[in-house]
Amino acid sequence: MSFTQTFIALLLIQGALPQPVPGQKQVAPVLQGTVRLDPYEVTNRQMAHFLNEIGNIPIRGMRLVEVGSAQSLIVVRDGVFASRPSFADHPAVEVTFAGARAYCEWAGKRLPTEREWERICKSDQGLKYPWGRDFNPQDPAHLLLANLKGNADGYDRTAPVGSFPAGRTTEGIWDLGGNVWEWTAGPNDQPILRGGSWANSHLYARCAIRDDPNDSHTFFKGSSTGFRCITDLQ
Ligand SMILES: [Ca+2]
Repeated sequence: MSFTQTFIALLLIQGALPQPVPGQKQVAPVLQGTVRLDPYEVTNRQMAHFLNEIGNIPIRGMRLVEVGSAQSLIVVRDGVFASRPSFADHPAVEVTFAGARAYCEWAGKRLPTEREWERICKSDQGLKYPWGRDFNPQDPAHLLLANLKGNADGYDRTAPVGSFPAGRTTEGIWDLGGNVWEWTAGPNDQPILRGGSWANSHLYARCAIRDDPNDSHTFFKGSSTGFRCITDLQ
């Protein structure tokens, strides 16, 4: 059995999601230098390549990517997945939690925990935003920190990953604030979104903000939700 066949079999058997262990908490400390968070959100080009390898299989009734959504930036024609024209380097959206996790595992990585995501966002300085301690909507220079709600930053919706150099973290991670929300693994592997998106104000780009997609007050929207992966170095 090939790697791809084995991988798909494991996805279907496990439902892609490790089963939560009641009462188990993620309490392991996040040690700087033991992990490496991807510098960019996963793009439509990357996600389309993954879908062409694996197929857009259903996990618990939901496809890995909702390519049938009008907001999807990936389309399928004659069984081949491809990014919409001019969106190859934009972040993938309409990705389910299972789809994000499956991509990272296929790439030999994993989804970050929300604790890891937040620590890297804040850096070792305990910053409020990925780029620093403040955001002033009246300051034109601050509009170049992240792709947030409105088009004053140059983009109505998603922007190509890596379009806002001034918003990088001290470790060189792009777009942690804004562009797309990012799937992370919360306590008991609960899906939690981090970082805000093109559809949200700067308040949601704060490192400590979390969004539970199961919450009735969620800010979750498939068209503003993507992800990035993390690699264990040890
Ligand atoms: Ca982001």
